Amino acid sequence: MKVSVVKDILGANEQIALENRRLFDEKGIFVLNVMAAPGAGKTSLIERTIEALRDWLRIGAMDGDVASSIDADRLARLGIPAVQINTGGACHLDANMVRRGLSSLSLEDIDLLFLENVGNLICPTGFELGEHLKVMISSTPEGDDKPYKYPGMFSAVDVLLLNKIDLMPLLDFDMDTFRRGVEALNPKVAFFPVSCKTGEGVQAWVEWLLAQRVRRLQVWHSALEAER
Ligand SMILES: Nc1nc2c(ncn2[C@@H]2O[C@H](COP(=O)(O)OP(=O)(O)OP(=O)(O)O)[C@@H](O)[C@H]2O)c(=O)[nH]1
Ligand SMILES: [Mg+2]
Repeated sequence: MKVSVVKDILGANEQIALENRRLFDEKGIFVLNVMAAPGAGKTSLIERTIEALRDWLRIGAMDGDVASSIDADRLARLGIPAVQINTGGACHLDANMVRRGLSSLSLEDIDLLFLENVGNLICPTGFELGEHLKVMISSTPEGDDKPYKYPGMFSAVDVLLLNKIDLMPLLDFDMDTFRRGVEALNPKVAFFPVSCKTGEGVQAWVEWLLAQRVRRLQVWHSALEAER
């Protein structure tokens, strides 16, 4: 009985995620679901990316947290539309929360939308939001063993950033151990070591992201051509 209830919830979420995705595609909004442990640097990476791209793209953000509007306030200070979603205890965003949050954004004015998930390495992977890309941030103080302990998220993502590389000299973080763990789970994942503090590595991430958006624009263009 319990199992079928869980299946129903996930099934309903997938349905709403598909509707979100259809809306994003219709409006031409490229959407990223940013996942990581608490404090890994999700908001910091979004801030860095906004700084790099705001002259070229219209960026928006939705921030999922159990409580407070600290993250949305941080991003709004950079002059972008940002909506805070308080999950009221839930450890992840779901598609319905995103759908509700979208009503607070002017979708015609957004090219790139960040969905900052709740800080958690397990739950967010179970809930599609309608995003085009799943982004994971791991950070050096969390340790080089994280791919081995939390294989689900490392397996599920399209791109992995290793943040806080500026702290490497202070830590026992072994990059080879980390990379081996990641490669065993997700050999094709795009990988960027970065420091949101110093800015090191951020340019490579931003260039990759722009290239992904161009690929998405081509998909949308081909779909329009096929409809004609
Ligand atoms: N040394 C160092 N600190 C960083 C770096 N990136 C972020 N931080 C710091 O790490 C802390 C957490 O960063 P956030 O960007 O708020 O992390 P988050 O993942 O959004 O956190 P939650 O939303 O609370 O889960 C802040 O004090 C940042 O200043 C980095 O590259 N190096
Ligand atoms: Mg944050």
